[in-house]
Amino acid sequence: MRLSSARLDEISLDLVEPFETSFGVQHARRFFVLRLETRDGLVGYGESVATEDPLYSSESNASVRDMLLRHFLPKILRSPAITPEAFRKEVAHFRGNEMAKSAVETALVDLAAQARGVSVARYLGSDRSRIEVGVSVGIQPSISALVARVGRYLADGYHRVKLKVRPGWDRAPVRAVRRRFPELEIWVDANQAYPPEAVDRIRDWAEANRVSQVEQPFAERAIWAHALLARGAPFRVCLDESIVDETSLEDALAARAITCLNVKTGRVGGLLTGRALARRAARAQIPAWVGGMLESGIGRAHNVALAARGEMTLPADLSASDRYYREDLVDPPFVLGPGSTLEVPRRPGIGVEVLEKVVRRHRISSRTYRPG
Ligand code: OSB
Ligand code: MG
Repeated sequence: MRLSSARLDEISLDLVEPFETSFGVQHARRFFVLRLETRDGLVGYGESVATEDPLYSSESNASVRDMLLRHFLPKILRSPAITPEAFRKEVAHFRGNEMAKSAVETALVDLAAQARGVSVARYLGSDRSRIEVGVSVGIQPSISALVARVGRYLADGYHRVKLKVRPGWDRAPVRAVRRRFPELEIWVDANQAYPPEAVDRIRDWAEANRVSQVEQPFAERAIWAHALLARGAPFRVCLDESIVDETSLEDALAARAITCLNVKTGRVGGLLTGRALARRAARAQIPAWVGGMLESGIGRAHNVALAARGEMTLPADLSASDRYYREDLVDPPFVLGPGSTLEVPRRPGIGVEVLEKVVRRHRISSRTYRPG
C-alpha cells in the first residue's frame, strides 16, 4: 500500500454522563482520529485513546501528537509499501508511546483488511459474529446513586458490571450492589489506586461480596503486590496498566501476578500485539478479554474485531455507543443485542461508515499531510 494523504483531526465528544475513576473525572473525551488514504482510493481510520493529561498512563494528547507529527506520519507517507507489520517493525526502536503507535497501526489494519476485501475481524482471524460485553460503571456521587445506576444498566440488558473503586469507595458500595443484586457478576477496577499494604483489606471486601475479578489495584510496576493478592485468591487478579507488551506479560506470568488479562488495543500499540498477547494468555490458560478507553465508534469497531477472537473468554468492556455518546462518529452505531452482546461488523475494513459530517461537527482542529 502506498499512501496519498494522512489527516489528523482532534475531536471533542461529550460523554452522556461524567465517568469518574480513581484517577479523575472525565466529562468529555478529547482525542485524535487519523484518516489515511491510499493511492488506490482506500480510506482507513484509527483512533488515539490518550487523554489530555497523562493520568491513566504516561501518554497524553501532546505526546501522541508529537510522535505522529515528527515520526510516524512522515514515515508512513514516505514508505512505498506500508503494512501494519512493517510499521510495527519500523517504530519498534521508539520506546513506549503505544497509544500513538496504535492510532497508526489500527488505521493501517483497516486499510490492509480492505485491500484484502475482508473485515478487520476476519483479517485478525476472529470468527465470532457477536461478542459478549459488559459495562464499566464509574464512581458515583453516592451509594444509592450507584445501585440505581447499576439497575438501569441491567435493565438496558448488560449482564456483568465492572465497578470502579478506590480507597474510600470500595467495601460499602460493592456490598450495596451485591445486596441488591445477589446473582450479578461483579468485577472491580482500581486503576492503581492502592498501596501494596492494602492486599489483605482488598481480599477481605472482594471475597465477602463475591467479586469475581479485581483489576489493577496496585501501581503499574507493582508486580509483586499483585502476586501477593493473587496467591490463593477466590477471585481473578486482572492486569490492565501493567501489561504493555509481550515482555511485561511474560514477567507477570512468571511471577504469578496475573490470572486474567485485559487486552487494550491502545495500551499495547495496536491489534497485532493485542492478538499476540491474547494468544499467550490462552497458552498460559488464563482468561482474556478486551478492555476499552471510552472510544468512539472508530476505536470501538477495531476493539470489537479483536474481541471476536476465540481467546477472549470473558465479556469485553465494549458497551453500546449510547452508553458513551449521544451521537457516535460511525453508522450504524453499536447497539446492545440479545444476551448482552454487540454484533461484529462484517463489511470490509472496520465495517461501519465514518460519518464525516459528524466528525466535522465535533472537531477542534484538522490538518492533512501528504508525501514529500
Ligand atoms: O481502566 O479499564 C480502564 C476507561 C478509561 C480509562 C481506563 C479504563 C476505562 C474503563 C472504561 O474502564 C471501559 C469502556 O470503554 O467502557
Ligand atoms: Mg482498567
